[in-house]
Amino acid sequence: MKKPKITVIGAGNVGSTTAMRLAESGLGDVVLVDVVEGMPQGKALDLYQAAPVVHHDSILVGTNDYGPTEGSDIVVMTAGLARKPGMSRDDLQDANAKIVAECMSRVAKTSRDAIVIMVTNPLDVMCEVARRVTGFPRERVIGMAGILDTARMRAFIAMEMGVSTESVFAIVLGGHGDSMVPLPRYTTVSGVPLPELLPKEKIDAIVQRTAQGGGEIVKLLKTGSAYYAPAAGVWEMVDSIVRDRKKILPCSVYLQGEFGLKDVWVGVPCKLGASGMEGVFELKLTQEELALLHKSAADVKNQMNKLPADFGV
Ligand code: TXD
Repeated sequence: MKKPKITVIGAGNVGSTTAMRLAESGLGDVVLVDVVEGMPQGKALDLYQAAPVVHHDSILVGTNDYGPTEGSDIVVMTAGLARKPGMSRDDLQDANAKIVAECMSRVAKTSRDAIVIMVTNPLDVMCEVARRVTGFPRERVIGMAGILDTARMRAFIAMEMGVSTESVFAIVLGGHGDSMVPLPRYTTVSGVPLPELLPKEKIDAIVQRTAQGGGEIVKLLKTGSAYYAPAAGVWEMVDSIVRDRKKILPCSVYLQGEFGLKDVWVGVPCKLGASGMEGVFELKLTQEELALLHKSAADVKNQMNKLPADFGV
């Protein structure tokens, strides 16, 4: 049977780490694309040379053009500028919209049936650029951010309680920005809701640290943003799609009435399988939680409205 072909656009920190995780776990062959001459070729070769030692049979190829990406099953879009200290994700919008539009116009021509996983920031708005430029249905354009945000929350809870991260389950909804909506009520440690385990001040501190989790890393790194955990988030989405696992994962989805929201991208739990985004999992929210989700969606919509009518590609 044919191995899945996975293209990763952008061979920077997130792209190359993602390529490594995908190849080493044997999810498919990987094509790494970047505009910098020689760089994706060098990184792909370097990654492939680890195969005899870490034992995988994935083929890795680096390229500056889209020929080798033709007919990809999955395209992971990571190309674009990353935040520096003091910048918000929205500060990247104009520059990254141009990059995303250019790359997605190439994808639309070379990989018409691909499932696109968006990573470039500001995430939810870049999903809209990809949707408009490719014309792909919402089932095949999905944003990665919620897995990262929930993973951060799970890590902070595990650190606080001294338990395995595996025993902690969390849900974070909303846009991938400061207005994201962590849901402590649906967050559990071995099935027990968080409010029964930690005092409110501790939970509030964890929620706050989660919402600012990306900024914390940017401040520490000084020259860029997080990439190990983001790459792990992409890996989990690809794994659920390639193996048709139908995991319920928090992803940015183009909502069509779910949660009372329409024509806007926000993070919600959805089912990922062989067809891509196979359905939104509409969990019950309190009035207060729903209001926070709507506020977060309004922030995304506001940024979406600043996109040009035409991307010139
Ligand atoms: O949760 C999330 N969605 C995110 C998003 C988590 C972490 C990072 N997030 C965003 O991903 C971040 O804000 C950036 O917008 C992207 C990529 O972050 P990364 O840390 O990988 O940035 P790098 O290391 O600067 O890599 C970007 C690469 C770099 O090699 C450029 O040469 C390349 O993108 N690039 C391009 N490649 C192909 N085609 C074009 N046009 C292009 N332009 C730049």
